[in-house]
Amino acid sequence: MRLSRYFLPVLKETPAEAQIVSHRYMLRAGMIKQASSGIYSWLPLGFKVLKNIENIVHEEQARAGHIAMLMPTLQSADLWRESGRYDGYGEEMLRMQDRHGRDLLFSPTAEEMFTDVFRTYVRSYKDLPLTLYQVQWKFRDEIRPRFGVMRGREFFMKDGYNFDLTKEDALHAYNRHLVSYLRTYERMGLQAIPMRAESGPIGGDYTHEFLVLAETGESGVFYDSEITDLTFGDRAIDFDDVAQCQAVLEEFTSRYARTDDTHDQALFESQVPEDRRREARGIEVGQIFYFGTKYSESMGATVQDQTGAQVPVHMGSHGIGVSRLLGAIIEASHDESGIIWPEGVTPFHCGIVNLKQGDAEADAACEALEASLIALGLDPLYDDRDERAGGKFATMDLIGLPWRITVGPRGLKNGVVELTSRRTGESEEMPPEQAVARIAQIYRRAQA
Ligand code: P5A
Repeated sequence: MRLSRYFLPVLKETPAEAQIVSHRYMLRAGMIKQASSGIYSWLPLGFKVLKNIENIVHEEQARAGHIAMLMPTLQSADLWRESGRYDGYGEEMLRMQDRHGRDLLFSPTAEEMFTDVFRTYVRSYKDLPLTLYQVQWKFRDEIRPRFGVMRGREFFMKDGYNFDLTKEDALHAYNRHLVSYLRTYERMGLQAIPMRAESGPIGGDYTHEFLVLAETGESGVFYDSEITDLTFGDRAIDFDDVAQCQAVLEEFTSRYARTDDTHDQALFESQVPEDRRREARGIEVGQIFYFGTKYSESMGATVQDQTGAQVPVHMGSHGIGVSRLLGAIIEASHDESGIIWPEGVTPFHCGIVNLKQGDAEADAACEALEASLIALGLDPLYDDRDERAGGKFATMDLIGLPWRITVGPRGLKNGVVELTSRRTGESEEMPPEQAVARIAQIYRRAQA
């Protein structure tokens, strides 16, 4: 993409309404525009990152054997009356009527809708286990929407629902989700720690939230510092292997880690030596639940078991805050000049900065670099505007592309360009072909 033809409405001023760094940078980098309180338009740069995050979620869901589909955002109140949540959900649910006076709502989550699809089509235990999911817009009329996409009213969520014959099978589905979420967040460059939490309006008493540690997080958290040494890495997992998934769950959840809703100070002190006790803040980027037969019983979602009896299925639901993740990633990865995207989610793989636009040799070298990167399947952003170098560097730093290739007449005389890491600020001179090869290699590694 040529920057001169792109739509990147970068702001020079720091917007006064933005209280935290991720919100400030998302506005300044032209990623989002507030449409109304807690509702955002996704401008091209923000949309690209949102899609990258969504793609990682889909890839990891597929790896775990879960099946994607799509539900409507507007749902009939009658379905929600069956589970009792139409009256129970409270003011966060946005309700409306159509021209015939029928009650509708904008889905804040979709347990009822998925349970309804399940009960319509599935009859036998032989069709289980089954996990269906979607990535879809949700609406919650939050009393205090704030921090941009962190606590929106309209937000993008991955929500998955498992249907199993027994509690034991459903707990395996729970563990499978925990394992696949660990991988998902790590691919986005995040450490998200599973912590014991409250279940709230979703229900059930078995749930973990995934928290990214950050001073600006809305949740208070208490944990054993040893937990921050754990990484999932690229270990091979067989998602059908019950013992293997259970072992990962135990590895990642046996140490004390709780949000303030479930924190127990006496237990904390008895389980964790004083020098390892941490009290901090975190951003909730996901939550998994096992709630048994809560929805299947009230909505009649049963299957025939091996003995021919009709039994309600055991269920859980599992969510990832896809749009919130942009904020969480920026909170975890930025400096005073702007965002630093992890390679896994970056909107462009690298920037190309032409120090002397209009100089025939520099222009040709930039165009050749751009073409070779594209030929390798990469997506560069070439700043071809007739601007001062300082301004171009400031834009690249703000929008946070992990790598920048700088091209100028002086370097070209010696046959070199400069490759700079956004994260370390370190630069290295090398021939253009070598810079292209290095970038290709970095992303091959990031995708492996
Ligand atoms: C699990 C999926 C559920 O709704 N039902 C379907 C379950 N869980 S949850 O914890 O309430 O939400 C899942 C994740 O969505 C994100 N989230 C939000 N993101 C932005 N703005 C909001 N107002 C908001 N509310 C929830 C969180 O990351 C949460 O973990």
